[in-house]
Amino acid sequence: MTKTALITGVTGQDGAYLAKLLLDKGYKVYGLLARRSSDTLWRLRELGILEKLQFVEGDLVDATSVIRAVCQSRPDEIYNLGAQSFVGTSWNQPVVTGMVDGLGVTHMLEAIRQFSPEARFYQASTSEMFGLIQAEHQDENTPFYPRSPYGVAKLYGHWITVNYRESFGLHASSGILFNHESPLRGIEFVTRKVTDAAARIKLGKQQELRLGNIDAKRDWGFAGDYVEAMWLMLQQERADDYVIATGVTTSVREMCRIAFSHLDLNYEDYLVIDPQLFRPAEVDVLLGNPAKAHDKLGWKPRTNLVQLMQQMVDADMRRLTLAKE
Ligand code: GDR
Repeated sequence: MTKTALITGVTGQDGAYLAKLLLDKGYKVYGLLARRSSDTLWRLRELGILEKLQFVEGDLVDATSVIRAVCQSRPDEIYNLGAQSFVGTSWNQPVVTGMVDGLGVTHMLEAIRQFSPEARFYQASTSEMFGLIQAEHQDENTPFYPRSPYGVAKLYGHWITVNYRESFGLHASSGILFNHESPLRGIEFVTRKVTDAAARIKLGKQQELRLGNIDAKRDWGFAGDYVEAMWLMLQQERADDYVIATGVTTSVREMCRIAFSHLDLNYEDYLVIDPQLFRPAEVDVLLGNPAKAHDKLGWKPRTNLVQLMQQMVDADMRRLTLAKE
């Protein structure tokens, strides 16, 4: 029997890759689509899946629209990927971030509890919940200490998911995903900002690379690998929480070197440190331990950072060469 999935945040990086994965598995896929003035569909076009998706109009902050989306699509599986996902913006829009990334999750869980209690639910939680370093590496038992309004809102989303699982027996799982990137990454995130800059500098379209704290370290994986883990979580008999990461951490500085050297460039020749790009509070180091996902889900990352950066730089070179600017 054909399974049906509802994805919030379907136009984002993870939403696009997950929609493709589910379509390839034969799912009927609905996306919750908020009205926006700018074009948000480019990723779905790039993956060639725009015409294969069904859309329901709605927004996570509007509980009535979330209920309507659940009732209309009657999903077997719901993936809640919709969020204000840029950490930097969360200091300028803390309330919107709290409403979408925090209360939006409750809207979704309430819709499931009341109208579709058999549906399985995936919550997009994040390594930003760990924040201030309290352990050499982070796993499902590491205490949380978020360092941004984004991290705080996501922590609420995480705990309300756990709470609805424990209170009402919902099949609700939370994936604590560390940074995950791809050629479909938004330009505001540091990896894509760097690969786009490297390509522009190579083509003579840009002169410098302007960054904030390049000593921060992140555990970066490939988004295409990470959406498989989301799906695997919802195929388990019991809902649970899982850390999804590579187990390798790299500084922003070293990530720049990898990206620029792929085009035979030295990033240091172009780097400008801009104090305005530093965050009011920083997460210095993230390093995940994905052992539980490996043991219980049979999940392992397939792409390392060098392969990932090369793939992203190549995609940006292609885009810029084709663009008529
Ligand atoms: P992050 O990703 O905040 O970890 O959250 P981001 O790529 O924005 O920042 C990573 C690190 O790079 C430092 N940095 C810069 N970051 C940006 N964006 N722009 C810069 O110019 C710059 N210079 C240095 C940052 O300070 C930070 O330390 C991502 C998001 O996808 C979240 O939604 C997700 O939950 C987590 O990953 C896991």
